[in-house]
Amino acid sequence: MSRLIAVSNRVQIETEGESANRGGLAVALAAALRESNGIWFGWSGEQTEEFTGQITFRRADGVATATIDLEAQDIEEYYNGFANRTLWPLFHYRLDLTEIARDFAGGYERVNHRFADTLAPLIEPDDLIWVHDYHLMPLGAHLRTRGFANRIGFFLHIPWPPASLLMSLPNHRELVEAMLAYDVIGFQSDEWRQAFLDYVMNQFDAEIEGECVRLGERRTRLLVCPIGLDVSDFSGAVHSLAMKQAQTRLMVSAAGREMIVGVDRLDYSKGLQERFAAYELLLTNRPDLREKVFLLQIAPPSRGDVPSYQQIRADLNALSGSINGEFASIDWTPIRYVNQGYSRDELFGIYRAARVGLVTPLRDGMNLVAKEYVAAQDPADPGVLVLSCFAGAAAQLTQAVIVNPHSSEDIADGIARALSMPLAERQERHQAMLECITQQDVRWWSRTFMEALAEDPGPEVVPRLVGTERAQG
Ligand code: ADQ
Repeated sequence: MSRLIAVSNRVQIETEGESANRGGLAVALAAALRESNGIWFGWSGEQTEEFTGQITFRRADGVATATIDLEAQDIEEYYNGFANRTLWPLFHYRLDLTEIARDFAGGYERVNHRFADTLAPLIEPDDLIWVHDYHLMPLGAHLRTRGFANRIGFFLHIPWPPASLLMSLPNHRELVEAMLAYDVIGFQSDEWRQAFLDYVMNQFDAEIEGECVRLGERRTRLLVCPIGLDVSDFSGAVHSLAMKQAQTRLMVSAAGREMIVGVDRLDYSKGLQERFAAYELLLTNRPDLREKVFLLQIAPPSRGDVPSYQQIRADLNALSGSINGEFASIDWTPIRYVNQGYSRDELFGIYRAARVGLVTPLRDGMNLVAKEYVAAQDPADPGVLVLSCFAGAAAQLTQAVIVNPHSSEDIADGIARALSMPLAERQERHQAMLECITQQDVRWWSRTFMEALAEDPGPEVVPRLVGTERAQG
């Protein structure tokens, strides 16, 4: 079996005692690598005075890691800049928050070359290379120009935007042409795959061959491969003390009230302002629910160096304060708004104590919280998932109460419906969703992608050199 080299922007292994405040990618990838005895290569998250390309090798949580440090200008231009201020908002349909700057684009190219240069000596001829996410879209092409003919795949964890939005990027054609150096590109849902294909067919003289798109001599397979949970992680948590304690603590503090829970990174794509407004509408229109329910919103801050993230934090502080000011009584707080991370087991207990799981992103590649909420429920008395129609997860979790996250009325109706849903209907919906997430878990995800990546491409396909080699300064 070939060795896997996984590459992502950050390498984040859970170390003991650390609160598990990591993104969905980190959680899923660690599980996949443990299975394949591979190496995880990426940025350590540390800053260095001057980039040296020195690699630190470690083994943590059963996974071998190889990390590099980046210098301040790299972090500013590549990570805070092009990744988080240009691509992230644009790919989440937020053209209003998208910042176009040449420094950002230059930093992105520079760091992608630095990744390619540092990774190159680690690659052996039979290795499968799996690159992750929007930070590293051109990396495959940079490895090809350095002569690597390995099978190289890419998985996009976030949505792919419609062509009309993508074209506001000055270098959109170069970026997408570089992506066609990959042998396989994986998407979370068919909607994002189709949007990518539309762009390619529109902009290039490309042909469709089955699941592949061919440009000249390069053939790239476009695969729909939704990411899943490490379900065994969750079934183990059912028996943990931390889970039971978190669940009991919440049940006691709820004092018989029904809990609605939201768990999200503090990010404008997650629709948190709209969610708070919908909850306010529910309390306004349904006085009978006051004092009977409360919303627990857990939202650890992320990307605090980016101004739009500072803004959303201020907005949510104000909104939760004003809703509590308007509706609270001496012994009832309508919104408990918490800005901290929790361990997986605690999170499991929190999900399990909640009658309603509220997951209403405006756009989301997948959204693992939706799946985690389902996995954590007691099948005998499950809570109800209220899910945005614009999360990738909605294509799989069709038995959720699906809502339009832009409409306060729709979300409020969805919560009310979930709160009054009879037990038999809750059980039926939960069982169907649990089956789906158990079958298509994180192992299914990595196996499906890796099988596609390992497939013999056929004799007619030879690697094409894309882009030009660049001097490193
Ligand atoms: P994210 O945008 O980070 O991931 P998501 O899929 O919801 O979004 O994953 C968040 C993860 O962080 C979940 O596993 C959740 O449990 C964890 N988390 C959130 N708040 C936490 C807290 N307070 N304490 C501890 N853990 C917390 C990106 C894409 C998604 C895609 C994933 C994986 O934006 O659409 O699902 O990658 O592909």
